[in-house]
Amino acid sequence: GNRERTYIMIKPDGVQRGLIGKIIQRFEDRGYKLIALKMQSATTEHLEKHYADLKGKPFFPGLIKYMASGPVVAMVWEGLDAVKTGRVMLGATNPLQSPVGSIRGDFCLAVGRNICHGSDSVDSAEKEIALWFPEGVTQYTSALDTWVFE
Ligand code: DAT
Ligand code: MG
Repeated sequence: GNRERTYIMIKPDGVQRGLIGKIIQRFEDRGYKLIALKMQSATTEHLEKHYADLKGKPFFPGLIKYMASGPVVAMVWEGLDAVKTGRVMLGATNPLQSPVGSIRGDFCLAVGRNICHGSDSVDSAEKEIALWFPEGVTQYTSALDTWVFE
């Protein structure tokens, strides 16, 4: 695996349900490094950019309304195979098809309330990181680095 960056977001239902700490814990426990973090109430315009690929889907208006219904936690995590493994840690889009042990498989049920987002490719990760963190991400050496990476 390559060292990659992925954009992970806790959606408004994840925030309201008190799952911020648990979700962050899983990425920390796995060995990923947190390089950007903020809580933000996103505007409709911003969310429509984030989900531009889904414009035209029947669920799009409901998705935007849900995502704008409260603050989200926006994060960038870095480490080996972060994009693909981040998606595995999240589970399937439909929580009912998510394995137990994944975030969605452990904490939610409905596709329209699936508590978290993760980039689906390195390319979309780059775009999403630029959209949510135009100010850039942090740069630091983790004290764990040589114990987590060869
Ligand atoms: P993912 O979030 O797993 O990347 P996606 O990008 O295809 O999935 O869709 C974005 C979000 O839109 C998804 O997390 C939940 C919502 N969504 C997707 N398909 C849906 C559907 N069939 N009905 C309702 N909401 C849906
Ligand atoms: Mg997606």
